[in-house]
Amino acid sequence: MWQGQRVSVVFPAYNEEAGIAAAVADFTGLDAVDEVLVVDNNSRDATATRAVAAGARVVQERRQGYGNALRRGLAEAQGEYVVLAEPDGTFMAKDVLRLLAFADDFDLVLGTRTTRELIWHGANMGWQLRWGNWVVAKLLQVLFDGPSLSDCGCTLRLIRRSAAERLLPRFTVGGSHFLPEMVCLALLERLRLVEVPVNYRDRVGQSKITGSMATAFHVGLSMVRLILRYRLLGR
Ligand SMILES: Nc1nc2c(ncn2[C@@H]2O[C@H](COP(=O)(O)OP(=O)(O)OP(=O)(O)O)[C@@H](O)[C@H]2O)c(=O)[nH]1
Ligand SMILES: [Mg+2]
Repeated sequence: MWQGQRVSVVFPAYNEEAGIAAAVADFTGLDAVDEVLVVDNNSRDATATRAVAAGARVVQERRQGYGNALRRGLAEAQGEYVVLAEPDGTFMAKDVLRLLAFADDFDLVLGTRTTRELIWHGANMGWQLRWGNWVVAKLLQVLFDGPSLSDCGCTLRLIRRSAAERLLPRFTVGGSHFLPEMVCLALLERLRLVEVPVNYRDRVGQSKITGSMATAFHVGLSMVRLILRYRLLGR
C-alpha cells in the first residue's frame, strides 16, 4: 500500500528462470508492494514454477511479444498504481519508491536509465545504447511538446489504473517497441507525465532485445517510425 492505494508490480517474462525468483523476492520485499504479477509469455523453462514458488501470481499470455506481455499485465493487475518492471535483475525494487514519490501528482512516472551515476558496472548501457535511447526520447519530447524525456526504453515505470484503462483500448504494438507507444498515447490523451532517474544493473540470464546491437537498432527504428506515425496521423 502507498498512501492507502494498492500497488501492483508487473513482470513480463520470457525464459527468465535464472533471475525470476530473486526479482520476485526483491519486489515483494518492499512494504509498498501488494502484488507481483508475472506475465509468462510462452517460456519453455522453469520461469512460471519458480515465480509461483517465490510468491508471485502468474498469468499466461500466449500472444508472443514484449508489448503483448505488458498489455496483459496492465489489464490484469489489481492495484491502483501499476508498476512495470523486469525480472532480470536490471532494476532494483527500492526504485519503486522514487516512482511512488511522484504518483500523487502524475498519471505516469517513467524511469530513465541514462543517468551516468546510476548505470552500474557491467550494465548493458554502453554509449551507443545510451545515446540511442536519448535521441529517440528527445525526438518524442520535441515532436509532442512533452516533458523532458531522456530514455525511450525503460520498462520501469508507474501508471495509475485510471490512466491505464484509458490507454489499453488504444494500444496497437505487441512487440519490442511498445514503450514509446504508451508515451505517445499518454501525451495525446493529455495525461500528466514525468521522468525520474533509476538504477540500471547488469542482467541475469539471457538477453532478448538489446543484447544484440542489430536487434537494438531495429527496435530503435521501429520506435522512430511509430513516433512519426503518431505525430503525423494521431493514431
Ligand atoms: N524480447 C522479448 N521479451 C519478452 C517477451 N515476452 C516477455 N519478455 C520480457 O520482456 C523483458 C525485456 O526483455 P530483455 O531481454 O530484458 O530486453 P532488454 O531489457 O531490452 O535488454 P537486457 O535486459 O539487456 O537483456 C524481459 O523481462 C523479457 O523476459 C518476448 O516475446 N520477447
Ligand atoms: Mg532487460
